[in-house]
Amino acid sequence: ADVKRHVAIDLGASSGRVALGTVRHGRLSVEVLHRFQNGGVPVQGGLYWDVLGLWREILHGLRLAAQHGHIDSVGVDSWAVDYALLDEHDLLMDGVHHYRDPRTDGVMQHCLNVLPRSAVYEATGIQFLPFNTAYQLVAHERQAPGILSRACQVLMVPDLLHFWLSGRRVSELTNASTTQLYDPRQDTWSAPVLHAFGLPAALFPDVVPAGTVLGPVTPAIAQETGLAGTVVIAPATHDTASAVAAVPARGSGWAYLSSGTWSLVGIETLSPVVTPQALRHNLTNEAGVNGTTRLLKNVMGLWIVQECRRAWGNPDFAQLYADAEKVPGTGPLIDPDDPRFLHAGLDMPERIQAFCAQTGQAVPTTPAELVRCVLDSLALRSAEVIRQLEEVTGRAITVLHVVGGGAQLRFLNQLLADVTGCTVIAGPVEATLIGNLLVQAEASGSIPPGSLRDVVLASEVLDTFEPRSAVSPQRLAFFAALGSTPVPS
Ligand code: LFR
Repeated sequence: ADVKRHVAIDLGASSGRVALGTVRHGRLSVEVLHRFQNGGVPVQGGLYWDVLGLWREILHGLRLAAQHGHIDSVGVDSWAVDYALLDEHDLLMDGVHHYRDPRTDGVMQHCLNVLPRSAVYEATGIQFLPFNTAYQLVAHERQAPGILSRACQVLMVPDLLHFWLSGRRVSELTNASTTQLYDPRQDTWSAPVLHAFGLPAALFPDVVPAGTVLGPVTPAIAQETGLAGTVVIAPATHDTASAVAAVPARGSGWAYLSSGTWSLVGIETLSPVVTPQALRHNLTNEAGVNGTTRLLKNVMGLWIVQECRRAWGNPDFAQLYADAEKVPGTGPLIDPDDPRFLHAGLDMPERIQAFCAQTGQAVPTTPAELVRCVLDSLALRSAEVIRQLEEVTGRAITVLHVVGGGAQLRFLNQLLADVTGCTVIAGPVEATLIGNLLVQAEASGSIPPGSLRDVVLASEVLDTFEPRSAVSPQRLAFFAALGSTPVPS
């Protein structure tokens, strides 16, 4: 009778889910109640999220949850960096722009002419990505001059949804850290960075840690969904932070790859690593749960395959990957982090082909060859990032935990073991949901403090992949040079 029920709402760039979690005898069981699609909506040259459509799906999922009996708590996580602007009446002032909206083109460089890279890094410890909230807000003001002075609040996507659920406006730390406007060492929004970029400090809500109880769902939500007496608890609202919280690791010497639309490759540290070497490798220090730091790097990820698939009329993913596995692993490679692969577009296959042609390689033509090229390149870049993490921290990494949807790709797991020389441990696939649920469980006293990883280990079946065939030094060197070769665009 005293078993608690928690509901996680997990929004990824390509899909969302609402799931019910219960902990019994130190084990978590997860039931996904509702799954739905997500993606960018192109409007007038910009790119938006269908945030109201997502909200409708969330309400539907909550209604399903309410049918399972009393729900103790609910919390939302999503991708990072994107936000809504609210006016003085708490109304949305614009749609929620997608981080791939080309409005940010050139803006980061402009900002870094005002405050140098080293100063921004010193203050925030965050990697330079053109779509960080900092540059999006500057782009927003350029596009709609005066909008930031009319706005009263910036809310990150999960914070917006928590506001709609509970009526409380806060900024949860793990996601706040991704804005590149937060100073993790001073524990506050960075006044110097806000000032230099012309962003009003008053827009930014108080920051609260993951696991903060925000309060009961509003009467309107209770009525709309049938939830009664449910509290809203902010989990690690950045999806990657939830995923990392659920990495089933023990001991030391491990890294993680949160594999989905992005490949997030990193380790956990006790404090931010803000050094010249970390800056040189453009490593990020995002906030994790319970005071930890996620030292990691964004690698472009399966986005490139997703966008190719869209261009090919959405053929079956499993078939695409099965065909790619049969292509020899000696073919062309790309620098997956080349900016040309960032934006949405049905010409993704042509962009890959152009990259290969311009770097003097064979041009992949079939979907299988193109997917193989992307997977080989992602694995090689992940291995490079692991070497950088070792260099920056002096740690030796021998185990790589692959979590998230990409952990289902057994072939990619084997490739990762081969190129990194690490033992790859795959799973859980639903790490983000699990991390979201367990932070709520911890905050509600359903599990002992600090026991998240023990619960995951007790609850999940994992797969192991050992390195088999090493990649030739020539291929490694060729790949390493691709990233630094200026490629005509
Ligand atoms: C993964 C993720 C990454 C973030 C990117 C953009 O879903 O949250 O961590 O860099 O999306 O928000």
